[in-house]
Amino acid sequence: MTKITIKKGDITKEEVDVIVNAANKSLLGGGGVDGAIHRAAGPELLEECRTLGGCETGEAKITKGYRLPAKYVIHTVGPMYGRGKGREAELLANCYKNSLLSAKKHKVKTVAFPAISTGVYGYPKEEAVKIVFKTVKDFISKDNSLDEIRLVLFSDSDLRLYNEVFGE
Ligand code: AR6
Repeated sequence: MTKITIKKGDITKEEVDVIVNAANKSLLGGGGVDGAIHRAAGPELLEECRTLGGCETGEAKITKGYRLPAKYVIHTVGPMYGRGKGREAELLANCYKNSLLSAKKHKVKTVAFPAISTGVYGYPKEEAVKIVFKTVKDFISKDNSLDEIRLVLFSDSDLRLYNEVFGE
């Protein structure tokens, strides 16, 4: 059975097989968690990202983790809230689903996620966490290849919200 862990922290410090990055379509870096991941991984990460040709919203692409404790980074692109033609929920669910499928394909055991789209991309946190809950639960009900899915929140209020929705 896959364990779900909810914690507060800086995802760049997580000792897991894969961390997920909330990237943009260029995959060439940015602010927020994306900037933090690139800074912690070092310039080789950007070099590898340049070879990927970008990424569509809801899709996911994998790279090595370089100087991160994590062996890999899965880069996914969340929807910009209000710019998804009403498909935001589906696109955000796709980010989690496709990242989990990529993790499974690479035979890893532990994956950490940030709260995709809830920063610069403006996705309301209360709506986003419900999508995370449903998508992650659906995945682990059908697939037990992962040992742990870790949801890493950056603030006390986000941590509280996740704990409420997932049940403590
Ligand atoms: N560890 C964990 N979570 C973090 C960290 C960290 N080190 N830093 C920020 N967060 P955002 P988005 C949280 O804006 O909304 C970038 O410029 C943050 O508090 O990073 O998907 C990309 O290049 C928030 O809860 O991502 C794109 O252009 C969450 O991570 C754009 O931002 C996501 O916030 C993507 O926007």
